[in-house]
Amino acid sequence: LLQGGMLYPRESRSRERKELDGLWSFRADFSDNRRQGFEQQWYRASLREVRALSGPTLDMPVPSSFNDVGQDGRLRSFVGWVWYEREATLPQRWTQDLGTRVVLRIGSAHYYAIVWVNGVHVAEHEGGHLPFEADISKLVQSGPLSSCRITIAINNTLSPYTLPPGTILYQTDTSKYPKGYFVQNTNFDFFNYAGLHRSVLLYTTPISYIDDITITTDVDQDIGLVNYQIFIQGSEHFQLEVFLLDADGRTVAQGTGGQGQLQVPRAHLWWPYLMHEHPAYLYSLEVRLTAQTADGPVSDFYTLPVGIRTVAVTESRFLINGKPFYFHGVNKHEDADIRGKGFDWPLLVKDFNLLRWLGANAFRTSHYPYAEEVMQLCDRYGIVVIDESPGAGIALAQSLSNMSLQHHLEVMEEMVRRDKNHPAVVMWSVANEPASSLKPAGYYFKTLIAHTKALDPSRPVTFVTKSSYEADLGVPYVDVICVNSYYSWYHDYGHMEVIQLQLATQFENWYRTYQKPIIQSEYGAETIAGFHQDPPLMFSEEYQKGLLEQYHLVLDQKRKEYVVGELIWNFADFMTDQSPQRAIGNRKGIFTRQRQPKSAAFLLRERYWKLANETW
Ligand code: BDP
Repeated sequence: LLQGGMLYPRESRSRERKELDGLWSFRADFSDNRRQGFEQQWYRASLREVRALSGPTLDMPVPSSFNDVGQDGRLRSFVGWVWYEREATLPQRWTQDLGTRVVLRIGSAHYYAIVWVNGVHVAEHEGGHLPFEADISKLVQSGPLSSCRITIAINNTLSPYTLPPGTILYQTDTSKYPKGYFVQNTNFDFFNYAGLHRSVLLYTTPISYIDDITITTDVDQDIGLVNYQIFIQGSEHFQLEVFLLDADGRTVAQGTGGQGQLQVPRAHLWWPYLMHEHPAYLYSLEVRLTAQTADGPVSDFYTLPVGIRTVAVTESRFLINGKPFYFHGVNKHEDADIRGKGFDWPLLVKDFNLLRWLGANAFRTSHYPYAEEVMQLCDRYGIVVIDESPGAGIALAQSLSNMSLQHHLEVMEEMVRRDKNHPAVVMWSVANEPASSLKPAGYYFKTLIAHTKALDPSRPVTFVTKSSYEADLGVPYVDVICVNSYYSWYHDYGHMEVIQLQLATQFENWYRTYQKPIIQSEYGAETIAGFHQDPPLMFSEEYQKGLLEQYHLVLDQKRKEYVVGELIWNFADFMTDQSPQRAIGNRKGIFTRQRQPKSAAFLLRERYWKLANETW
């Protein structure tokens, strides 16, 4: 199991943070073996020496994918090591006070990252969607320097053993390809953007500090129960006090010690958006640590938002606070023009405004965990989240091997550690459309789901399937069945008249076999905004609307029985690898990539508001 916590860096009386967003020096290693950076030790030499060796660097914005900001086509499709570097100036109180712990945190580096500070190796991390850290106190406190140099080498290569997986295809026919020619292939369609996708930052804590907090909540009559468990590092002798404050800042419960239960009479529950007059009620848990150290007492303060709610699954319903919840929402991607998968505040706020305009009450983080700031807004707005791991496109038997499983288990540990305290997260999804009918899939998903449940017994677990109900070896282990289907898109092109029969049969087969609630976790049609055809033809806005309407007829019958949700594919158009099926990206968005509505957005808006009014 993972050691240590990964609390979101928040400022407090005892903690500071400093974002390193902005322009970094950047170079891609275009050398034949892609290893020139290591051979010439670009992390060790001074920036000036490195430039003399490797040529000029580019200005690269962070956070952003590196692919789409330049005019060089080679960089857009680059596979291999890229190097980021910048200097950070630190306040004296960080470098002189040995009671201060200085931590470097990287929100997301896709895919494999190695980090040096002042030429010293401090961290290595696999996986592009979860944060990692290094304690760099010793390095920045050892000399007279008030600045430090941070170098991050990132490799975006995907193999059958990475998450998501991919394969490198070498072309050896020298009559067709130059020597050493290769391309990266994947079994998912979203573009494999790479770089520093989220903020890099430095933050401080005292040397004795609050390392992790785990909250679970329950409700007994009108009493809210908040169970807490707190881990401390850097001291054996300490006192802990916890205070639960309501939204007006009044203390409603308090406790002491590393674990316990707070009771909140007449608690305000955290309700999803559109399910209650006052959705998304958040308390704050203030944790105060006083530790005894050789140099005297040390205090640390950390405040965590807390929502009190319950989640449960029956044979045919998904319950939040004991009431049936129907997911009416979207699947998203972290994706936009120019910045690729780079975090962007205006985009984030625009997307949430669109979700609320639409009357969506939920989304799935297809196909990887999103930025923590996204999850925080879901907590605050009451948008329910199915939190999905980067297990997208596990298509080969190799990717179901023990080696892959081992890594997948670790990814779930990192993901649960990061997201466990978000009330908005109501279910974990461990994968999307794996080859779950291959023989090793049974053991793989049994183990993966059991491990996730052991890490977090408070939430249901699923994965998203497209296998047939008869052949799927993973579904026996899920709590909720999530099914993707593309009737009248990838089959029976243009024949919307078959959707009702095929969809009803799909639901009936799954339910008869498993008696578990079902979510239609994807459905949709490729649509080029502005293409109009009546009668509807594929790729027109009318076809997207017509296809959705056929799905809705069946969903309206089955949601009375055991279907508990519908998530459209996709919220917005997004970039993909190039292929004859994709006209500059996947166009199944109900919004364009620039977040403008297609006709289907208005159709869904009407539907979602109607559903909200019915279920409230
Ligand atoms: C589904 C995948 C999704 C794709 C979608 C599509 O889960 O990632 O983008 O198909 O083809 O199978 O549009």
